[in-house]
Amino acid sequence: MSSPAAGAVRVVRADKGSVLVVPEGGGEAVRAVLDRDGLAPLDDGRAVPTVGDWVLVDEADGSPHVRQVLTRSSALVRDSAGGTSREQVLAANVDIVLVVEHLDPDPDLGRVERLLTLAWRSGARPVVVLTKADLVPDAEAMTREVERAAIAVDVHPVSAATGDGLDPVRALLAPGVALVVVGPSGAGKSTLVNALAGRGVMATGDRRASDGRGRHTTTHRELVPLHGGAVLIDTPGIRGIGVVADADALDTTFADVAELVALCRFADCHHDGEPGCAVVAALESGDLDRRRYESWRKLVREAAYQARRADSHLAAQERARWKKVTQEYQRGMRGAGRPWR
Ligand SMILES: Nc1nc2c(ncn2[C@@H]2O[C@H](COP(=O)(O)OP(=O)(O)OP(=O)(O)O)[C@@H](O)[C@H]2O)c(=O)[nH]1
Ligand SMILES: [Mg+2]
Ligand SMILES: [Zn+2]
Repeated sequence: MSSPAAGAVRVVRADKGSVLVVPEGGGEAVRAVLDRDGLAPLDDGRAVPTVGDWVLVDEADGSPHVRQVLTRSSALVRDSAGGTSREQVLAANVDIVLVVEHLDPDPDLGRVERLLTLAWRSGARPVVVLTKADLVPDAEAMTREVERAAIAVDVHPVSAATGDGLDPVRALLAPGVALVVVGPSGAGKSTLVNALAGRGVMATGDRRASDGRGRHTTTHRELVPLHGGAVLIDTPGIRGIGVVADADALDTTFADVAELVALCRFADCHHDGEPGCAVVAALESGDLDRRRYESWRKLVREAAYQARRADSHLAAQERARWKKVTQEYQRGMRGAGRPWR
């Protein structure tokens, strides 16, 4: 995706209170300050600029300041328990989300489904990359198993160690395309970024010396411009990622389950033993995998919880707004010297 406006620059790294930006087509990175709580206007409302954002910058008091975050064509959003906004935009304006999962140890299919949902929700296209193919005897069979959990998504087994399987991933790197890698710590995201960049841009972790658990080699998100004109965003490993899911994203990730749900006799079927439930029937016949069913249930519950939480957040905002309006009205009446009651 090329720049959406003349003079826009791209955020390659976001820090507290400032961002690092580069002009389209490359050039020297410049640090630009964020005013007022680290927020900048985004059409309506305000936004914390994130990696991948296009922003307008101008000089004030001799230093560059972010003036505007341009409307995002896509946004990879995670649910973050802390903070005020509850949602964190991991990357903006990406075209492809590379869901990176290792083949050794065994891939976690539930995690792949979770990250695919995150990706579908973002508006970008997901592609699964299975790393460390050199460490397992039958990468092809494992790939087929992951493919069953990744409906309509390309799945590529690769080895950064031997270079095997990288060509189909390289083929995604068209000029102007932005990709982001997501996946657990130690999956080989930075190693993949380096392999695709053809140089050691990101530090990678060697975990052989320790058990490596909970160690994150990459600690910040960073946009890496590649020679061919594509850009690649590396991210730190995400543990227990909360997805910001919606029904559409879930129905896309779990298209097979959604098809069954449509066949249930009752429109409000809970798939909990009601008569005529196509989901339970598929479970019993073995057409639907119990693991996949549980994974789907879990994400549906999470999405419902988020929707309720967002609703109550909106309701609280609305109450606060009316309180303010009422107070202003009362103040105005008093100012006019009339009784306000
Ligand atoms: N054998 C083999 N090792 C790999 C491959 N890809 C990555 N590794 C190794 O896996 C370890 C972790 O790789 P990283 O690229 O640092 O993993 P990461 O996903 O960036 O991890 P975080 O930055 O913590 O999120 C390193 O020791 C890599 O050398 C691969 O294809 N084959
Ligand atoms: Mg890394
Ligand atoms: Zn049902």
